[in-house]
Amino acid sequence: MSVSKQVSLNQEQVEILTGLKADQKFINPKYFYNHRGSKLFEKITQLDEYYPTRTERLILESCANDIAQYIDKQSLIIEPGAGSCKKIEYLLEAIHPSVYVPQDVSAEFLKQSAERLSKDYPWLTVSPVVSDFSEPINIPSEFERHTKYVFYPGSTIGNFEPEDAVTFLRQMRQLVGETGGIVLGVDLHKDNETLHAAYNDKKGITAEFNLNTLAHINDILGASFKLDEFEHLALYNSQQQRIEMYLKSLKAARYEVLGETLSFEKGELIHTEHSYKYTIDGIAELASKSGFKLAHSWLDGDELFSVNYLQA
Ligand code: AVJ
Repeated sequence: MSVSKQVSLNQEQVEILTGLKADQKFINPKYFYNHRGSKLFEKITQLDEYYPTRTERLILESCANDIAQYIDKQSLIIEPGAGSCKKIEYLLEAIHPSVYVPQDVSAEFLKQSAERLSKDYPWLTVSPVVSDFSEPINIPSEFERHTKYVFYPGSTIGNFEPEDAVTFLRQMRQLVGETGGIVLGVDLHKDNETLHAAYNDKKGITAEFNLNTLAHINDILGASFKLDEFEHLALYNSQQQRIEMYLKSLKAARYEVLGETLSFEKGELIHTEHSYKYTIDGIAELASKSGFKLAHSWLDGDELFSVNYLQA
């Protein structure tokens, strides 16, 4: 007797399996961020080689008053993927918005962060929105009269392919209307050495972060990919102005996963991330393609990172 079992797959499982069956295998970078992955990213932001986080903080702190010049008095600030709501704090005193709307998928974390902010800034109305990244953010109608702004720090925009970045920014343009704008943190194109070091740190935290994706998808798929049979690979493609991250299979291997056979050749790469870097001209182009104009860019002295104001 032969028994065949119907396995019904959830959306995440289908998404991951599709990527692992493609000619160029890939895993969406969102799968970096399980609990351990978020902790590892936190560690990355504190590495000597990883300049973006501390440089952006420096710019936000020293330019907060200049940025505030672009923001109306009765303002509402929306932050997509706000998470810990830490970065907005660099701007709150200077901008003094009426309402802050942090959005995130993780309800519990967001609630905690929002409560902390409400307590520390009693004059601020904090109105968290729990939603998936792909759903539009709804602003409660009671805030209609406020000028709307988006805060999108961290060069998270760099994870989008440039055309998808434009699609995202167009949605933000819809959200803020004719009078608002977006404060956008963008990592800058630079020499290969600095970028290579930032994604190949000596302590190997970025490697752990990349490899942790396999542990995460093992949990989701009930699979048993062996982390020590893969290697972290990150390189700067200066032509395309992007960091490319991969997991390299060190052996030929076959895995049976949820009724599918997945095979890896020795040396085969799984693509895990693009992190695009922009020039100021490139940021101006992103802005104009999405219905904004680049009003101002603030840079650190070494021109490593930028905080930009895009005006509708
Ligand atoms: C969170 C997308 C901004 O691209 O630098 C850090 C993620 N990947 N090290 C980045 C990341 C490897 C990070 N972003």
